[in-house]
Amino acid sequence: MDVTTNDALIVLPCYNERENLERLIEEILALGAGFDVLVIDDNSPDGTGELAEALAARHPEVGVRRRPGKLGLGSAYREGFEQALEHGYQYVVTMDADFSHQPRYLPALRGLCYRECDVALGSRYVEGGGTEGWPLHRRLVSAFANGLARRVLGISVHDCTTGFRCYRREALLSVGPSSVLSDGYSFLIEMVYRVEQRGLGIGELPITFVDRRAGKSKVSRIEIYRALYTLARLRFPDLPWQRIVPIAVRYGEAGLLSVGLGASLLLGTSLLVLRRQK
Ligand SMILES: Nc1nc2c(ncn2[C@@H]2O[C@H](COP(=O)(O)OP(=O)(O)OP(=O)(O)O)[C@@H](O)[C@H]2O)c(=O)[nH]1
Ligand SMILES: [Mg+2]
Repeated sequence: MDVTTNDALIVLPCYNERENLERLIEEILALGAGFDVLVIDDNSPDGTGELAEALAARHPEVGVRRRPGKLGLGSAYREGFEQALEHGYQYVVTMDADFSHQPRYLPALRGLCYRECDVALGSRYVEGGGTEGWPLHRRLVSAFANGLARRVLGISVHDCTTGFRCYRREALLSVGPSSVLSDGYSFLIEMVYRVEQRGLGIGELPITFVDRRAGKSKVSRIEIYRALYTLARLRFPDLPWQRIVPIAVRYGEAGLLSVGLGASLLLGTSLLVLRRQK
C-alpha cells in the first residue's frame, strides 16, 4: 500500500475470489469515499493473490498481504487489524469479497461509526435489513448461530455474525486484536462479545445481504464445531481448554466433532439452568 491521505482501511480477506476481486475493488474506489483496501490472500489456488498484486500496482489505495496457506478468516482479520493500527488508520472496515456486502453501504457504515458508536455493524436482523437469495438452510444456520450466541453470551446486538463492520481505531486498541483467539468465522462472535464486555457502543445499520453469484462458499462443517467450541470457551473460561483442544486437533475432524458435541452439551445445560433461574 502506498501512502494515501485516506483515514479508513477496508480489510478484505480473500480465498479464491478471483472472479469477484477486480470488480469489487473498482466499485469501492469508484465511490470516491476515501477508503484504502488491504487484500489478505491465503495463497489462493485460483490466482487471487497475483490479481491483487496487479491491482495494487495500478491503484495506490490498494495493498496486498500474501500468506503461505489458508489460515482462517479470523486470523486474516487479526492480521489486517494489526496492519491498520500500525499504519495509523482511524477507521477499519471488514467486508466479504463476494459482493454479499454491497459497497454502496460503505459511506453510511463509516458515517454511523463516525457519528455515534465505536463499532458499526451492517445488520441483517434489524428492521429494514434482510437477506436476498440465501437458501433456507443458510438462513436457518445463521439465525440459529445468532440466537445461540446472543443467549449463551448475553450479547445484545441483533447480528453478531455479520462480517460487514466498521471499527474505530480506539475500539480495536481497547480490545487488542491478539486477545481474540478464534481463527475461524467465530472470530466475529468473539469480537462482538469482547467489544460489549468493554462497554463500547455498537450501532447497527440495516443492510440487505446478497448471496454470492460467483465463486464458492468457504464455510465448512468444521466452522460449526469451531463456533460451538468458541461459545463454550467464552461462556466457561475457567475450563482447561488449552489442554483439551490440542488433543482433539490430533484426531482431525473426529476430534473436533467431539469437542463440538461436548461444547453443545455444556451450552445446552447452561441454557436450561438459565431458564430455571428466571
Ligand atoms: N484470507 C482468507 N480469507 C478467507 C478465508 N476463509 C474465507 N475467506 C474470505 O472471507 C470472506 C467470507 O467467506 P465466504 O465463503 O463468503 O463466507 P460466507 O459469506 O459466510 O458464506 P457464503 O454466504 O456461502 O458466501 C470471503 O471474502 C472469503 O474469500 C481464509 O481462510 N483466509
Ligand atoms: Mg460470502
